[in-house]
Amino acid sequence: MTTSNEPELPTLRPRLLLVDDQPINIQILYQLFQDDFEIFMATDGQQALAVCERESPDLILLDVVMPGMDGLEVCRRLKASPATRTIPVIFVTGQNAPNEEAAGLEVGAVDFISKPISPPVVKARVKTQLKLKALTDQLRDLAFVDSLTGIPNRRRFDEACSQEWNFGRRHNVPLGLILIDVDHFKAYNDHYGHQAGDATLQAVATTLKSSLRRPRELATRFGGEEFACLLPSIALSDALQIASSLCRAIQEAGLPHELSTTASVVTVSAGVASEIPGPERSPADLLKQADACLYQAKSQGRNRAIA
Ligand code: GH3
Ligand code: MG
Ligand code: MG
Ligand code: MG
Repeated sequence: MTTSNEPELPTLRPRLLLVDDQPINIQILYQLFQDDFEIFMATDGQQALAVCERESPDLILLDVVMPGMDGLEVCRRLKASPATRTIPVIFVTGQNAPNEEAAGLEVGAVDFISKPISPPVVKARVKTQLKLKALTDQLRDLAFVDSLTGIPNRRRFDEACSQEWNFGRRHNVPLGLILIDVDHFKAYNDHYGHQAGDATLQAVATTLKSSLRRPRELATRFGGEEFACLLPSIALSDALQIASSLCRAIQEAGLPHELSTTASVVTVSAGVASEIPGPERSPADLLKQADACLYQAKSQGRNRAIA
């Protein structure tokens, strides 16, 4: 319960984009939704695409027939871009033509509403799609999280690595990668038990996550007792410094490991790579490079980072 001197937090309102070349049509929908939604408006296709990029609305009510870029083309472009692909589109059209409806669904719309609209029907359909969107978002989040450690998983790593690789290619900036492997972890499990091993992996994950703070830096569980950190726009020498500081942070966490021959606490080894993505190269090459360095870090005595 809130006390009288505590301001009530506003509940998050769904974000709705209304697109129609006729302002009067936008007006009608605006009045219908203004109380419950944060509303964005656009009167042509280009504008609609720009608003979607900028505002990431939760749902779009999209007119089909517009001069210039029509609704079908807007929808096609939204679905082609990873940034806007998951925003549900409901077409709103004056033409009661079955072909139009099929074309709309074909380009990725989730529903189709005919003008003149029936307010309760539009509201109900919007509500249904928002519920579905929330569920889909939840599922997608779950699919990208490692269930043991709570940090992003290998699937998320692969996706982010490919996105950052493409970003690096477009902007001619390096992509840094650190592969991390816990030292003598088999002995740790054998000595302390698998459950303690799990808790240690959680602690390592937490330390890595809290050590990487710059936007777009990402610490992920790569698999087993291995972690992979993505460092966008970081050159090799800086990536190596970051990797060394990660190794130190794990050691300083001071998790006892009696059987470790490197220290009496849990330590990790790290392999570091960074390059400006070139046409003949791929994220797999970056991984291979980091993995080769990790192997060297192991053979040179562990608890260290090698680039
Ligand atoms: P090195 O220093 O060369 O990396 O030696 P290591 O013992 O860490 O390497 P090895 O690959 O032989 O052992 C990795 C161990 O990690 C074996 C495996 O049981 C353990 N492991 C992998 N995933 C998990 C997990 O989810 N939980 C626990 N508790 N252990 C795991
Ligand atoms: Mg129109
Ligand atoms: Mg390993
Ligand atoms: Mg290991």
